[in-house]
Amino acid sequence: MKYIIGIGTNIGDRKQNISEAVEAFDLVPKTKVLRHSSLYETEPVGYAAQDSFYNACIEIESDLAPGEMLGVCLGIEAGFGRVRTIKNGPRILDLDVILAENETISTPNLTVPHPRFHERRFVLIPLLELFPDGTAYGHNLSKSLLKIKGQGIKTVGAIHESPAGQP
Ligand code: PH2
Ligand code: MG
Ligand code: MG
Repeated sequence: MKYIIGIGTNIGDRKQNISEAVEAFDLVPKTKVLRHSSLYETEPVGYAAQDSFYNACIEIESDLAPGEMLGVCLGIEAGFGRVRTIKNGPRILDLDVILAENETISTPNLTVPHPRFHERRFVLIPLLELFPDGTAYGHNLSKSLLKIKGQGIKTVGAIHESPAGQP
C-alpha cells in the first residue's frame, strides 16, 4: 500500500533531521521511499511561540498495515530522542501518517486521512509538489489551500544535497 508521511522538525539541525528520517524509512522492512518533496521552512501553526519548522512529505510503498506504520513512525521519532511536552509545541521530529491510498482508518490511536491535513499549508504545499494535478489519492488539495489564511511557507532546497561534483 502507498502512504503519505508528513515530516516536521523545529529543534536541532532541521535539514539533517529530515534527511535522516527519510533514510530511516528506507531501512524499514517491506518498505521503500518512492518520492519526496523539497524542504520547506514554515511558520509554526497552532502554537506560535516557537522556532520555525522545516517540513516535507514523502510517499512510501509498504506491505505494513496502517497500525504498523504508525508504530514505525513512533519508533523513528523515539530514535531521535523525541520527548512529548506541549501539544503542537517544539519537536525534534514528527512523523504523521497523512494519507493511505484507498484506505480510511479510525481507531483510538490513528485517524487517516490525518484529521487536520487539509487545514495546514505545511502539509498541502509539499503534497502539491508530489501531486501537481492537485489531487492526492482522491483528495482535492487546491480546494483546501484556497481556504487557508496566513501560515507562511518558503522552499529551502532539496532534502538530500548531492555531493560536490556528482549529479
Ligand atoms: N506540527 C504541528 C503543529 N504546528 N507547524 C508547522 N509549521 N509545522 C509542523 O510540522 C507543525 C506545526 C503538530 O504536529
Ligand atoms: Mg503532527
Ligand atoms: Mg505526530
